[in-house]
Amino acid sequence: MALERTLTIIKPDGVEQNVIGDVIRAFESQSFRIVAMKMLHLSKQQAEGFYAVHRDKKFFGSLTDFMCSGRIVVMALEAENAIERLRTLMGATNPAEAQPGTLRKQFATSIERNIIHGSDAPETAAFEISYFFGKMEIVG
Ligand code: IDP
Ligand code: MG
Repeated sequence: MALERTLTIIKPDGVEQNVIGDVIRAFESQSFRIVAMKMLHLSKQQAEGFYAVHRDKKFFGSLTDFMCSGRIVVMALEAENAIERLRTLMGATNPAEAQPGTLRKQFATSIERNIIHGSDAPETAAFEISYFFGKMEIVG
């Protein structure tokens, strides 16, 4: 197993529900190391840039409206096998299909408003971390 970094976002619905602490508690209890963190309120253009890979999907307009509808917390996490482990902790995209104990099962309210983002592969993690954080903001 390799030491990996992954990008996570507590989406506007998570910040609105006051579960920032619950999410960070879950990261800490599973020994993810937070190596960068900030709060942002994205513009529509910034949300579209982040989710550019989904630009042809029918939910792209709604997703990017949602992502710029309120404050978000963005973090880079470091751990062994971090990308897959974070995806497991998040649960399925659709909370109706998420396993008990996952963050989406606990807090998500719909397939769109599913409280958290996590990178899905090493290449996307590298792009997503560099989208939000400069070198000096990552405390390795
Ligand atoms: P992921 O966040 O589990 O990786 P993706 O397929 O990458 O899921 O989709 C990105 C985000 O787009 C999801 O987290 C969710 O907020 C939204 N989304 C995905 N599928 C749908 C859909 O069918 N309808 C509405 N929103 C969706
Ligand atoms: Mg994804």
